[in-house]
Amino acid sequence: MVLNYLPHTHRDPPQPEWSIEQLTEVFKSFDRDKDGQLSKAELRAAFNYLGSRFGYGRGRIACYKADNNKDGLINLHNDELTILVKYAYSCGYKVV
Ligand SMILES: [Ca+2]
Ligand SMILES: [Ca+2]
Repeated sequence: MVLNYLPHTHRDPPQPEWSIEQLTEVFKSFDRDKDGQLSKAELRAAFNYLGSRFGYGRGRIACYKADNNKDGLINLHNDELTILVKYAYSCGYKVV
């Protein structure tokens, strides 16, 4: 037997957020000089693109959290990118 009701969240879907996969692609695309790493400026541009009003601060915090080897750059080929994406995801940016 099928119950004929929808949970009310079903009728009122939340605004879509960037998925982990989308965020990964966004950050990779902001490696403007293609050196395989995100500088603070590249990071800041990426956060601005995601809709952050605090791109500068977000970039700094993300770099602080994700920059495991403390070289001031986020490596796109190891855990640093994973941590960065998780941080951005936790900010809950909406796709506009
Ligand atoms: Ca770069
Ligand atoms: Ca690093």
